[in-house]
This record gives sequence, structure tokens and C-alpha cells, in this order.
Amino acid sequence: MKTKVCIIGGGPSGLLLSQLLHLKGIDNVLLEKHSREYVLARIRAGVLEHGFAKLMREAQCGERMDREGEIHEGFFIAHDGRMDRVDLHKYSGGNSVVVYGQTELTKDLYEARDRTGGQVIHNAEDVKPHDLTSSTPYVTYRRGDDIERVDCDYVIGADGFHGVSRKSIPKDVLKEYEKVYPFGWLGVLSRTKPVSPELIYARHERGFALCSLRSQVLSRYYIQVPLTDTVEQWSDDAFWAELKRRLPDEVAARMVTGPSIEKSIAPLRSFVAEPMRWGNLFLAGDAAHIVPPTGARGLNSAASDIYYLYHALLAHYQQGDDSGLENYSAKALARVWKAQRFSWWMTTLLHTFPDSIEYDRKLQQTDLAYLFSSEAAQRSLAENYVGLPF
Ligand code: RFL
Ligand code: PHB
Repeated sequence: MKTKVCIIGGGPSGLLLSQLLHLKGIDNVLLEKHSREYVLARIRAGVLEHGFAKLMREAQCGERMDREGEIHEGFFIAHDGRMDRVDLHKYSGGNSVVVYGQTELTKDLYEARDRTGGQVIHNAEDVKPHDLTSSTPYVTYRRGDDIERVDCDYVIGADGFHGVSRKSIPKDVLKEYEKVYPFGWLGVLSRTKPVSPELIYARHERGFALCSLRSQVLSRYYIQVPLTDTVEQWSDDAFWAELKRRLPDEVAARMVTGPSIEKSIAPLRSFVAEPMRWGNLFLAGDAAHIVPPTGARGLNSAASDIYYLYHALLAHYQQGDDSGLENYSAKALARVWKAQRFSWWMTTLLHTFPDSIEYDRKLQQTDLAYLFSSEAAQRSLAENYVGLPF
């Protein structure tokens, strides 16, 4: 098979790029290791930057998001027995975020690829990129007993943190930066009315908690747990009791509980791989960088990579201009590191660290007191949360 761009990974990054390129007549093939059902069973992000929402519309995938997603102009931080609101709209120059689940967004992208006749190959096993520094790279994969080959101009590694793309960059070229946090998030999805119309991030001595939502009948809650905990250890009753303990009394009192329809633990990690380009391989999304979910940046950083790559590939194929491809790694990394900084700050501000001393806790309280006494600090938080410009 011959194509222009071979995309490895059918998560939101790969699908969005595939759709955007297709709409401009740039032929591409997408290889996904798992089945569509498997990909759509993952419950992950919920908050989209306004710039990402715009990109979804440009990809002709924004209709359901605009109909069913919720525009949020602020969120709460519960701390020290009180709740303070961050006014995103006021402090970011009129911007907001869209609350719309990654699962729904991925479903919309798959439907768009079906509608426009996209080449999406599922259950592609043993995907391997080859000859990445030549002008004729190719990718092989196995289907049953057959080895298939895709010849292309460029390979896009959008295969997540555990994918093969990043690993095909030689060790002496790739520099990896990593910070692993000593806790994880236990997440529960439940068919219950959300406790608050806007998200609540809660700092509490017992650990962080987050009240989020997917719709007015579907709630998503998280609590910080030790890395040694397992999902089996947490009954629904134990989860609700612990969540309520970490929230202000009046919020806990109006919490509607119910059976969990999904429950999982995600470890928290910060990770960046540099460079994001090697020869004709370009990394995008979780394949190149991971953030702890506290700042809601992960999926959004993936979207900004795709924005840069899409425009770089357009300039190459439409005008023979390679400057976007040349600058991709530096440009994407500059924004990625800002998302890293913001996610690290939010995580450090709101979590209880097992090795923290009294001094650290005082600093967290002071940081929060400063935040809500300073318009400049709230402006900084708001501009990062709604998404820095691409
Ligand atoms: P994905 O979604 O991991 O998709 C990669 C795809 O590649 C496939 N793959 C392969 N395909 C072929 N060959 C191989 N060898 C392959 N190896 C892997 C995989 O099957 C998969 O389908 O990466 P992508 O597309 O870059 O998207 C990134 C986002 O999924 C991720 O950043 C977010 O989910 C992070 N995240 C959040 N981001 C936000 O912006 N806002 C949020 O509110 C938010 N909340 C979260 C989150 C992540 C969480 N977890 C579980 C880590 C909340 C949580 C709890
Ligand atoms: C979510 O709804 O899953 C979510 C929202 C905000 C975050 C992280 C996760 O910061």
C-alpha cells in the first residue's frame, strides 16, 4: 500500500490529524493496534480548550460537541473549609472550556473517518516503522499470518505513551525527562446528577478530590489514592464516603451517589521526550509527553501538536514549504513545557504529598490565599486553563 502520511495510533491525536489531512486531499493511512470497541471503552479526559473545540469544528466533527458539550466559564477550588471560584471568562479575555468526554470526541472522530471513507486499520499487530531517516520510510504490520507494508513520505507516531514510535528513535538522540508522583487518581463514573454545575478541585489533608461531569446525568469523580491501592480495595460505598470527607460539608450533603459504571486507577506522571522529530518520524500527543491530569492539559496538548503538524504538512504538500516541518519539534515542545509547568503547579498546589512537612503545607495554603487575593494570579491560572494560544 502507498500513501503520503502513515499515522500510527487511533486515539484522538491520530484520528484528528487523519481527518484534517483527508479534508485537504492529503492521502493517509491510520494503523491502530486495538479494536474500535477497545479504544472507545477508555474513560479519560473531559475538559477541552476552546482552541481544540475550534479544531474539531474545522475537522467537521464539532456538531455533537456543540450540541451536547457544556461551555464552562469557571470552576471552583475548595480549600481550607471554603470554596473559591476561578472566573475563566473574566480573567482569560472572554474564553471558556468545553466539557465533553474524550470517549464521545473519539466516537465523533471515528464516525467522521467512516463518513469520508478514511483508511483506518484496526487490530494492526506488530506495527514497526522502518527507514525513518530515508526519504522512503515505510511501516509494516501483521494481520493474522500476513505482513502488510505501507510506503509513505512521513510517519506520525500518535501511539500513546506505550507505543512503538518513540522507541524507534535511537537512545543517543532521544532525551527523556520524567517525574513520577507518589500517588494516583481513583476515578469513578456514575449515572448520577453532578454535585455541582461547575468542576470542583478540592485540596484536603486526606488527599485531593475532583468533582467533574460528562453531562447533567453523568458524573465523573476522582480521589487521590496511594500507588499501592487497587480498584478491588475500593467498594463504591468506600469511594463515596472518602470523596465526601474531602469536600466542604455543604457540597458533601448534596452529593447524589449511585453505583459506579466505571472505576479505575491512573498513576500520575510528568514526561517529555525530546526531540519530537527524528528524520521523517514526527511524534504527537501522549507518545511524546504526559502530564498529571490536574491541569486538564493532556488531550489539549495532543491537540496543539496536531494543529502544528497539520499546518506543517499542508504547507509542505500545498506550497512546497518545509519550514513548518523543520520547526515542528521546537514549536510543539515550547508549548508542551508550558503545559508541563502548569500541570506540575496545579498538582503540587492541590495534592497531599506523603513526604511533605509542615512548611510545605503552609506554602500550599499561602499559594491559595495569594491566588484568590490577586487578580494577576487568577488571570495567570485562567489563561493557562483555557489554553495558551497555539
Ligand atoms: P492515546 O489516547 O493513548 O491513543 C494512542 C493510540 O495508539 C494505539 N497504539 C498503537 N497503535 C498501533 N501500534 C502500536 N504499537 C500502538 N501502541 C498504542 C493505542 O491503542 C491508542 O488507541 O494517545 P493520544 O491520541 O495522544 O491522546 C492523548 C490523550 O488520550 C491523553 O492525553 C488524555 O486522556 C489525558 N487526560 C486529560 N487530558 C485533557 O486534556 N483533559 C483532561 O481532563 C484529561 N483528563 C486524562 C484525564 C488522562 C487520564 N488518564 C487515564 C491517564 C484523566 C485521566 C484519568
Ligand atoms: C475529567 O472530567 O475526567 C477531568 C476533568 C478535569 C481534570 C481532569 C479530568 O483536570
